[in-house]
Amino acid sequence: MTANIAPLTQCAAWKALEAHYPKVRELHLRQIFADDPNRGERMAAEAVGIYFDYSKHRITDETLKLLLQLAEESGLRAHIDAMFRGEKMNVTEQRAVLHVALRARKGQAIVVDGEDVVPRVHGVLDRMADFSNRVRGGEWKGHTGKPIRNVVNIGIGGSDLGPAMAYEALRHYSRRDMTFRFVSNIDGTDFAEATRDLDAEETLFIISSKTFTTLETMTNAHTARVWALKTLKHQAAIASHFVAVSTNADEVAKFGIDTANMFEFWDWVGGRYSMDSAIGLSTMVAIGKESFRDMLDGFHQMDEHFRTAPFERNLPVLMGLLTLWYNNFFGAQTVAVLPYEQYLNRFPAYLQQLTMESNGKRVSLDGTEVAYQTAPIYWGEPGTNGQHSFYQLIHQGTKIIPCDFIAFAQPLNPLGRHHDVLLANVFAQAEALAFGKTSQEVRADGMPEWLVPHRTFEGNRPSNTILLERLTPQALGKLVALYEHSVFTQGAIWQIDSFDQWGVELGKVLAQRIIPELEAKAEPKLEHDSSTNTLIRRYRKLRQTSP
Ligand code: G6Q
Repeated sequence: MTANIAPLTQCAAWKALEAHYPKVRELHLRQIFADDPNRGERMAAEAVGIYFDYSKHRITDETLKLLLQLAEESGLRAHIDAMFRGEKMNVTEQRAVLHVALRARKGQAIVVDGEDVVPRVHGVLDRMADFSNRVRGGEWKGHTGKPIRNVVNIGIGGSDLGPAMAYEALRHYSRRDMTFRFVSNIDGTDFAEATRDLDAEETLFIISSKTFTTLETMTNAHTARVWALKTLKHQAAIASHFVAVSTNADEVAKFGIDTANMFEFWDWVGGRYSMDSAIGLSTMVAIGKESFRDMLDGFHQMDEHFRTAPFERNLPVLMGLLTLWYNNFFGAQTVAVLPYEQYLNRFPAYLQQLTMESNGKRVSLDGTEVAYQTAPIYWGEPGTNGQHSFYQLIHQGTKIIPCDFIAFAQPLNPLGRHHDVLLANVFAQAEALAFGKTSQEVRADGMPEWLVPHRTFEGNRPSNTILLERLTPQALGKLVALYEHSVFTQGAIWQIDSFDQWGVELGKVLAQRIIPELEAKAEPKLEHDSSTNTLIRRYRKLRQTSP
């Protein structure tokens, strides 16, 4: 893909941005806004129901022009087209990257290795819909004839974060007479707490694992089987209390789940891009097939926008470029994601995987070490909670932290003044970060001189404000796809593989050597470094003294 593209730092636009940066660094948003009274309207883009205000960024028209030029010179357009065509963009695993096919409409054709995958996608969606209807309607019965009231998704990483986030985000639309839990951690506490008040006769486990070999998931799945059989007694009960979501039918069958109760997805769906594949089965059971389809439609609308809109009006492209601007020129290390929406409380955690697992890479596609920073660290909490903790650092600390403020105009739980106050806070925070409070203003408030520096806010702290009408399944789809494609934009420009995850693979094998050393009856011969050896010995000793 990048064969004809010069190394990033050799691009004319990159060099121009390097020359341009020192001038912009000296500008203050106060002045920039004063010089252009229409900036707030001008530097905003709207698409598929998302209003994206990027005016409070430390950029000029020239900056934007150069960033857009960088996108062009980096071959972003060709990258986008290649992804949608089903090319093997995941170079190190030789896989297509086709989460966009998961939300393609019926009749659209996307071909991978000579096969149109869209009919298969819809085939699985139909099976999921049928299954969800039966569970929700009480037709799918547990082994003792009781309807299912509890659904526990067991998975980790991409097989957990999406469903867990989506369930929280769309809880308003979910079946309130059912309980949904998500078990991911191998720490037994996760399983124990998730199941302690559940009746096995009414509980369905969805074992979600692309490979069906992941240690955490398989350990939790085996524990779930033991837990269920303790009450249900008969092996035959597995068929009505366990279903699987996987690409690996052999392992599913080995575990004892009938492959008729397996929902398939494909190797061209990356784990962190899989929430709208069969991995979303728990989401569909929670919100129903229509709402799930609405969510997919939201994703699709953003996909089409990303694929077709000119870059200067393309939301994911703009968002990706602005992130890159701070990351690569201002030296910003992090991005704060601040949803002013309680239902999005898991959204920052979800985005951490999406952004950091995708773009946390240090070599470019050709294997050479990159000469620039790649993915920033994403973090955040829902507003207004964050305001009473870490916002202090964003306002007055020594670091530059671009923020994504996310807000919805209509509340899902209208309660008195709550929503106006919530929205007043999000607008006020973005305003305060951008414009600060000068020492003159502080003095004018009558502050004593010694307090003036402490009460002064430098401002000039950049943010996006992302405003939507209402948090619906469709809106969630649009929002997630916005970030997915922003990540894609950045990865394409950084010339990295945004779709592999060798660091995760490493984690999957590392513990394997130590497990037998912890479990051995006799003192094992340890051949790690002296620190690891000592920790293992100490753990073995301490464990014996536990009550
Ligand atoms: C995602 C990663 C990773 C993966 C988990 C679970 O992109 O590959 O987070 O989703 O390691 O893997 P399985 O679904 O195979 O259990």
